[in-house]
Amino acid sequence: MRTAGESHGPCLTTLIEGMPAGVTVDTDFIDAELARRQQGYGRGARQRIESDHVQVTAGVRRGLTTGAPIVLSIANKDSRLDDAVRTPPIHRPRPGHADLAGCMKWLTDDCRNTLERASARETAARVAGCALVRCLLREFEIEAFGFVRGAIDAWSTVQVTRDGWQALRAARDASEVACPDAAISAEIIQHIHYAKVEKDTVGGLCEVHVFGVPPGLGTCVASDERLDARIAGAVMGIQAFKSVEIGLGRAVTERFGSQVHDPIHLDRTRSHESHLGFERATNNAGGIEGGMTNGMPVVVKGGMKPISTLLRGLPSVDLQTGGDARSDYERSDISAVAAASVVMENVVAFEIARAFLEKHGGDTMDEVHAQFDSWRRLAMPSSGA
Ligand code: EPS
Repeated sequence: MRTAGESHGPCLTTLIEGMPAGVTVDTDFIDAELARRQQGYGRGARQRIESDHVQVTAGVRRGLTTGAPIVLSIANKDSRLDDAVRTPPIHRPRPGHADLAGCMKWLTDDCRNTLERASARETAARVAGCALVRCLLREFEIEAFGFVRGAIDAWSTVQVTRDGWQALRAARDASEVACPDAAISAEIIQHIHYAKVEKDTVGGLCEVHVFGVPPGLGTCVASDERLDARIAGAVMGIQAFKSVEIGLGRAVTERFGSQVHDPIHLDRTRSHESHLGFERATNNAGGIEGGMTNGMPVVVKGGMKPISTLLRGLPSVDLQTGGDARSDYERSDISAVAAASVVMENVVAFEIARAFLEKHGGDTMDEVHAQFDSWRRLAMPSSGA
């Protein structure tokens, strides 16, 4: 998948290759994900201008993928890239943003081109593409759930389980910061409100659980094709993300092996489930061992830094004069962590879908279903009889 488009250009574009023919494309679902991405306490004025809506311009006929490359488009209502007055050059780079590094890379003292492409506006295109690919996952009852775990000093201890996550999804959707824990949600909102008063910004920790993932996706044979490596790359590829963890993550360093590794148990009465009956009482591995799914839910955490555009500015340099200056301010968000959790949910689901098609792919959905069913039969543990 590739995206193109500037934050204030005419539109954002997504190109998706490799989808089998016959996937039912649910544009209402894609638009609902786009709407979720626009929400959240602390979002900036841009979200009141835009009402993101996907247009499918290639690769889909009568609601079904054809097997050809798919092109999606989202119009930018705030399109003004060539208007030198409304979209002026930016000479005072924002610490934390791509501004300075981009000026060094493209040999200019105007940060405009860099910030237009580096902007998290691009994530609308990514969410649209990933949400389309999730239409395939839904046929195999693979579902992703992303939320905000916490920010600053407000941390939820909510447990996400196979049986309980749908109730948490409702609680998340009722929260203005996508946090299913009402008390913590209120605390995060307070932090964002404080940041608004102080002309400051807030990041946060997002978490994604993917349910119904069959074992054996990904590989241990090539380091860059390990599923955890790909998921980590996808999460770190989201604007403003500075950390990624699978399962227990960094906390594995604080425990002995016996307290980390998830004992295996076979429950033959549950062999019809996606994990084929291979149960684990714990899921510290986050559903991935040796770069492959093990049948447990895939669990990923991603840390987002506070938005780097501060209303009060930060110490910087004027690239035209070389003198000290406060960084430029362009309209921005106080916090976009709720939106980031939507982006993360979608990019993680996309990596699962990519690995799923590598293992079970075919030119048509009929072939994908047939291959998946035959793999299930072969993978089922023998009865030993
Ligand atoms: C965003 C749109 C942008 C920013 C934000 C994300 O709109 P504008 O720059 O026109 O206000 O609100 O981008 C950034 C935080 C950033 O640093 O670039 C969006 O649609 O998500």
